[in-house]
Amino acid sequence: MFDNISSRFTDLWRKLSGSDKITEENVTEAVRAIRTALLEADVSLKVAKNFTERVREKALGAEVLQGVRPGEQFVKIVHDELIRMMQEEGTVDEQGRAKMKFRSDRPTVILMAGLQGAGKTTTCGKLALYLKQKYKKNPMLVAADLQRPAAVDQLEVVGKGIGMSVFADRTASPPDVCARAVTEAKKKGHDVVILDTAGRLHVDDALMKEVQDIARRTQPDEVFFVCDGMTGQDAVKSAKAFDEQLPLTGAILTKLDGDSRGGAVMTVRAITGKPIRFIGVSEKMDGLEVFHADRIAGRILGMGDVVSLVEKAQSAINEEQALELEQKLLEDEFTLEDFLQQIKAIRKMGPMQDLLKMIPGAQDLPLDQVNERGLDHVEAIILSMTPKERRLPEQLNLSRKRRIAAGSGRSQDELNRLLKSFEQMREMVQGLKSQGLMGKAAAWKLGRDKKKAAKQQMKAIKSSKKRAKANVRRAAGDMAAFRREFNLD
Ligand SMILES: Nc1nc2c(ncn2[C@@H]2O[C@H](COP(=O)(O)OP(=O)(O)O)[C@@H](O)[C@H]2O)c(=O)[nH]1
Ligand SMILES: [Mg+2]
Repeated sequence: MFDNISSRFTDLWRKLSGSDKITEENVTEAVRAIRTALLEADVSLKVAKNFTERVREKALGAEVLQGVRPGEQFVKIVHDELIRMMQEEGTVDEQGRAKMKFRSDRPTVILMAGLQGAGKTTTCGKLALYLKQKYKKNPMLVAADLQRPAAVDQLEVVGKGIGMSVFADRTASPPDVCARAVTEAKKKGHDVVILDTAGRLHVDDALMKEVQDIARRTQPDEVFFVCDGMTGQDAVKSAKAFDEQLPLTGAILTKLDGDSRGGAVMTVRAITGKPIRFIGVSEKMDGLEVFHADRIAGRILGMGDVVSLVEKAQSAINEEQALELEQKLLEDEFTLEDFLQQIKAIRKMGPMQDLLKMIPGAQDLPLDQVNERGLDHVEAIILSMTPKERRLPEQLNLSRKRRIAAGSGRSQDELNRLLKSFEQMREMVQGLKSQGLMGKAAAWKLGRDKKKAAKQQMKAIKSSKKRAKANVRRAAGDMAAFRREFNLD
């Protein structure tokens, strides 16, 4: 997703992180690069201009922060502006669900509109499934696309696949079908009705009149403009046309799993004033996600989807462990013992390669070398080490290595490779730290929710105090063992 624009941005951050001051000159240069990146992503000239103008003002007006590099400060400014452009307050509830305007006096009516091939029929099914799973609703799908005979069949196949009722009448007019469907749904105990309307290749009067009729007859509670996220300005132009004729309440961008340039995602709200509510990320029925502007901004900037990763990690590792790990990474106390814990936790989370791709900087790792069987071997090797060896792997001598290799049933060569890649991983973390990315990631995560941030900070302080004490104790112990081993007493 957004490969092109994010690699543009990554290049830019790399360049900027070389300079050590924000000057009018490097701001001008950076802003120009951002504008090129946006235009390449098929953002309209007007939106790109407005965006870069705001970034320039903010960058020049920004106070130079101690210990923060210009590149980092720029990332933050661009990230915040991207969110500001795409985010609408109040579209997501506390549980992360898309907020919907449900009603109780009659079935909630959701109208899907958009051009042909945008993904309306598919998204009707996905949305029905989403509402059933997240809100325990009992939706009914309505085949209101009577342009092509196959369209009704397609919706019936979709409905069958997810076990949803489909209302169809091939002989009536679409507005009649829809109006009748609402009455029928109420009778049959459906609390949501999703109307799959017809699209055309281009916006035309007949099409608009038909959906307007449907809207007038059914008084929909939500009107979603469904559009293909792979298209840029074209999608936005049609969004504008639909918005002028229909009471849109939001947009759904599909096919973001493809090679999307990002133009539509960035501009739909700027042009129509209507927020993106969902995104489509696969052809399958579970391929619908609630739109989170902060996550998309992260993906556009190519900083890795840190938030998603943290959330995934949280279901495998608890929050405290995650925080501790982050601290350890930052403080350089990361040992093979932690590495082992991580491997175990990560394996609960899903395929390694998918996870690694979400970590900023990990794009440069030889991902194809990571395989699950290799992890078994790594686990075996680490398990054959004593706790002290796991803590201080650089002190392993030949006889210890021989013992560990024999104990784990792996070769010494493999053990050496593990030690080397562990060292590389530590170096990579160092690299991220010096680029300020780890800190930034942590800061963004904390900034998401002030209350949570305060709580986490308290916890971090407490646990770092505790750790400092433990470190002193451990160092004293190590020292004593060292003296004993070498008869220094
Ligand atoms: N990869 C991918 N394909 C999608 C997505 N949404 C829809 N499609 C595909 O896009 C094509 C057109 O979708 P359809 O629902 O028939 O569009 P409609 O003409 O607007 O009803 C179909 O082949 C769908 O499988 C998505 O989010 N990701
Ligand atoms: Mg269709």
